Amino acid sequence: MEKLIITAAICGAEVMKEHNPAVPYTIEECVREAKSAYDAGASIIHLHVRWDDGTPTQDKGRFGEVIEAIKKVIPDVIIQPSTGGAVGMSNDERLQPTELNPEMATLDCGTLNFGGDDIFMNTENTIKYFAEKMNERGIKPELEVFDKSMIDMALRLHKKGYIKSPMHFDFVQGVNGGISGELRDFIFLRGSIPVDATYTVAGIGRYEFPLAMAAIIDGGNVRVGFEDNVFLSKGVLAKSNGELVEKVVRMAKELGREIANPQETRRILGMEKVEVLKGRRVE
Ligand code: KMH
Ligand code: ZN
Repeated sequence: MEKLIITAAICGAEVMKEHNPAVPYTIEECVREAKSAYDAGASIIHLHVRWDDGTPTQDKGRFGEVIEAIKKVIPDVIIQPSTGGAVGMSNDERLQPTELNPEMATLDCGTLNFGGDDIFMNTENTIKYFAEKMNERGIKPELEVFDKSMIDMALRLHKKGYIKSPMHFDFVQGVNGGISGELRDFIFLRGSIPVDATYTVAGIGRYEFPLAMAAIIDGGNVRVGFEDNVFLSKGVLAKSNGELVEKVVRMAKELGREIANPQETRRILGMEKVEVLKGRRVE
């Protein structure tokens, strides 16, 4: 079995300091949280950014500053900016961080209700447009699927050449409006992707650690972090993203699964060729 890739979704666009005071808004707070996650074993940082007052933004300048500050402290970590941003943002607003040529970025594969009255819009043409932009820049997409139908969409766009092999999925389970975080639904999703594809699972709220356990056993990968869940255990707030990652590392250790470093992660996800093309290979 391959080593376990841990992604830390340190910030998100919806979770606020009212939910957990350690949620990062400022550049310094983002660096602190990214480093805590990396030190604990995360090799990918899934990144949203905020203005200092906590307002989510996809501003290219703000992303650039945050990424530069993180890379100064942990140069080999893989940064995966969000192109989902926050509900209601325009496509071009959401795409801004891709202009910084990150190694990876998210590609959201369908539209869904997002709690209350919100709709997270990703029409087929939007997905194609985002995929083309990422292909032009050699950015590895992480295919965000909030429901089974979004895997089907990704597979259709793969057939049409918009999404390249090997595909890498993120099963986001437990969003109000998406697929549940129940184990039967995880099994359904993981059985629906191509054999040469990789996946990570992001369980929302109380689903975070049970689904992490399932993925560790199954040979998949895990995403944790404040974007998805702010609790270390029932009623106990996590002090940092690093604490959430540490818990996954403990679980993996118990089950005999080693943790991948960033370079191993690049190999497992088939990103080394991309690195060579972009002249960024460090070896
Ligand atoms: N904030 C959500 C509306 C992504 O990062 O690509 C979308 C999201 C997905 O978080
Ligand atoms: Zn996100």
